[in-house]
Amino acid sequence: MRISKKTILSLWSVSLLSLAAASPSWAEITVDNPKSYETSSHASVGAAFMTIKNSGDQAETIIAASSDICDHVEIHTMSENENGLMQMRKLEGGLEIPANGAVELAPMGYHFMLIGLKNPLEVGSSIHLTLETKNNQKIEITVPVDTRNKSKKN
Ligand SMILES: [Cu+2]
Repeated sequence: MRISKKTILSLWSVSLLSLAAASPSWAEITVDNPKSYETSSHASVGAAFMTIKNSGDQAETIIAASSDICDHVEIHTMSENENGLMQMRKLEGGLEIPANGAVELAPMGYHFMLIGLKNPLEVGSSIHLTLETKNNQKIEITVPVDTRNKSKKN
């Protein structure tokens, strides 16, 4: 078989690509069922929910998130305060996704807080969210905006 220079070059670039794909990353982060809810016309904050899965054998931590639809995004958790009221607070140190595990972000629990909305979130639209991990992975997500009131819709 005659191998041309061009073939050698393309083989070379293929092997470079596979090297890049195999670079150390023991955490495989994926996102299931992303969802956000519509906001009223004067709301300055919204929230995004999803299930974050890690199919790797090393834990990974979501340390930051960002979106072009708001000023900044915080990772929040909710817990009961001393007066028995549910209160949300910023999760310091990020959200750890265990190896071969998943963490669900849902109303009354973990969520991404979208702070300083530039426009209200409208049903049928979607927002773009970038998650950043401790090990410098970036995960791009499209989050559809749903209605808050299912019964109103039907
Ligand atoms: Cu919040």
